[in-house]
Amino acid sequence: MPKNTFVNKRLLEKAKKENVELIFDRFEKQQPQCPWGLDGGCCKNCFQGPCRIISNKGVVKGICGATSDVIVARNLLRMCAAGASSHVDHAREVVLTLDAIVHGKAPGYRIKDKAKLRAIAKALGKPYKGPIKKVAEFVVKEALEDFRRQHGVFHIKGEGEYLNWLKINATKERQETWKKLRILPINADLEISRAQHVTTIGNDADPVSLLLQTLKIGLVDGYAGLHLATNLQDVLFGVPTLVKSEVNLGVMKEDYVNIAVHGHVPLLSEKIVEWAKKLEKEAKKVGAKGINVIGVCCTGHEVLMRHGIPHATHIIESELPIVTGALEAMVVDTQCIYPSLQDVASCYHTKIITTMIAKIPGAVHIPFKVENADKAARQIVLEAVNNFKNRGKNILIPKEKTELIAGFSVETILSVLSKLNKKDPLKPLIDNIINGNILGIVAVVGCRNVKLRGEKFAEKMIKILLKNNVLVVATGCIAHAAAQEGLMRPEATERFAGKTLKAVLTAIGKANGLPCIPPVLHMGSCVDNSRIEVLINTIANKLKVPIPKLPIAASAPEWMTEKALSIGIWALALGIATHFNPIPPITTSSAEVVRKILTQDLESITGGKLLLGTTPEDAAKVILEHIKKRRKELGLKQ
Ligand code: BF8
Ligand code: SF4
Repeated sequence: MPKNTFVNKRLLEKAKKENVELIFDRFEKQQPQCPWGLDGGCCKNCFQGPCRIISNKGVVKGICGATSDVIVARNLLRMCAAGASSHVDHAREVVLTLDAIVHGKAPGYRIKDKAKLRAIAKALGKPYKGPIKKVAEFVVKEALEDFRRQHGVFHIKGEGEYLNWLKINATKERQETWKKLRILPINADLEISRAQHVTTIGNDADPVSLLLQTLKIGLVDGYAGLHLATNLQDVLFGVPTLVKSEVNLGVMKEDYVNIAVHGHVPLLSEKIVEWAKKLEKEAKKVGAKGINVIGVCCTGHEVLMRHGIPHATHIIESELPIVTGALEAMVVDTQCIYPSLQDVASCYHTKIITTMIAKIPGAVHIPFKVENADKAARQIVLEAVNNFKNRGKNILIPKEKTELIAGFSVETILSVLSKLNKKDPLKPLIDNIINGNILGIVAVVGCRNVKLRGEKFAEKMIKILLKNNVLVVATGCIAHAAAQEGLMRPEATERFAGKTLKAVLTAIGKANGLPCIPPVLHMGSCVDNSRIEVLINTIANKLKVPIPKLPIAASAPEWMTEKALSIGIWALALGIATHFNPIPPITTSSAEVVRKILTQDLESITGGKLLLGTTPEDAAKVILEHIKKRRKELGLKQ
């Protein structure tokens, strides 16, 4: 098994010498991991249990009679509901911020992209030309409906509604498919709450019904979570455009006050970036050359995409900026924040500053509300500045860093393409897909998982796809991994792209004053997976081919969070063949119904299917086979 090939060896040695326990150490202490947890054959939904499935001894039901398929399907639904709840709560924060702006209660924020807000209002059915606050008020009202509508489309025949953000974002064809399947969500909170209800003891015991509800939760995540968050974040902070920046721990600066922003909600990280600039002078007063903000995880991607803030690490390495000894503060908001950060920080001078729901004993908590955003952000940055003097002597900032180009929102992709065809920007992309210069498009998304022991699964898989002329788009921690590997530099096209893909990316690059476009496009944070759907919908509408028939696929090659699972389920509902590694917890041997539906039958239901491949080579193989199959069905050149 490879050992953390992407992790800086010198920092690992430093941590060891300084007796600092890291994720890699804790992972080994957990071995062997519980087989029932791994294969999904465990239920603890009531306290008659926990119940385990032990098929080889004929134990294929829990005490209440729940079969292995029911147990596995219920677990899957609960995981997805938890994942969707994270994105939905994130989106809610952004909606409430827009609401606070309307009511004059968020002085630190403004509506930056008025045109985007008007476009959303228009899509929702009100093409307001009037004052922007009126437009915002309407958009907020419609967004909040997605949290409180009670009567769904199937409640009373012909009455009722479903998620507004689904209506304005999903293609008509998909909406019809989901309507037939009766999985259109009524409101996000209701569906998440119902998922909890139906999975309690003595409720839904039909694996097919449970899987359909899992797909519905995928839609909740996709629309009331991802799309809603991205849409309104763009309104508040602007649509990303091309930026050059750097990734990896070498982006830390020894003579500067280093502040890491970690988590997911740009409401906070945007303010930290702003106040870091405003308080430069304070940093100089304490002997630093200035303030260096660096990104960790998704909120890092948000400020990378919009401001070019360098991105230090993905989740697996999130403890390491502290180990350098040169991090004054790590400011965290919500999701994917290891509780261990405070344990590691207690060995150094770093302050972990919690601000929202992720609270950690021992950390400094500075409550962050949009009403007091400026005051809190100022206090947080000053806390870091004042901590500069407490640095120890033993500092090690790795030299490794890699350049990247980021900022590939769909708007930016279209603007880049418009340099080749102003009237019809999508045409060059479509033509090259049709003629086979671009074999297909694959979204490689999601987390890194310590279970892979640093195998660089994603990087290896992506390189095989590129060689086969597949264009790759990426988000989240995997986007960082790809960037760290140099796959988001124009040079990577020369080195890794197949001949025809290289020619296309060079032509687009040249038209834009670049040697070429990188072969892996950074599309943002995990909520920005919404941008990937917009891109796919644009292609599907242009080609007049429904999503399931397109030569595309998705992969979460190192997933680990419930959020990643629910996003993947959304992709399956969209009709996209989606690869997951590690294999989700559906492998308990007697859960055949669930496995068969997800890996086979789903193709005739939504058009999507779960692809499995536990080596980078196998993963690339199943993905390529799928894309070639779709090309053949469409009569496109192989
Ligand atoms: O939402 S990729 S480890 S940081 S869950 Fe978390 Fe996974 Fe990273 Fe962002 Ni997404
Ligand atoms: Fe066991 Fe059924 Fe209770 Fe689950 S709900 S723990 S299977 S008795």
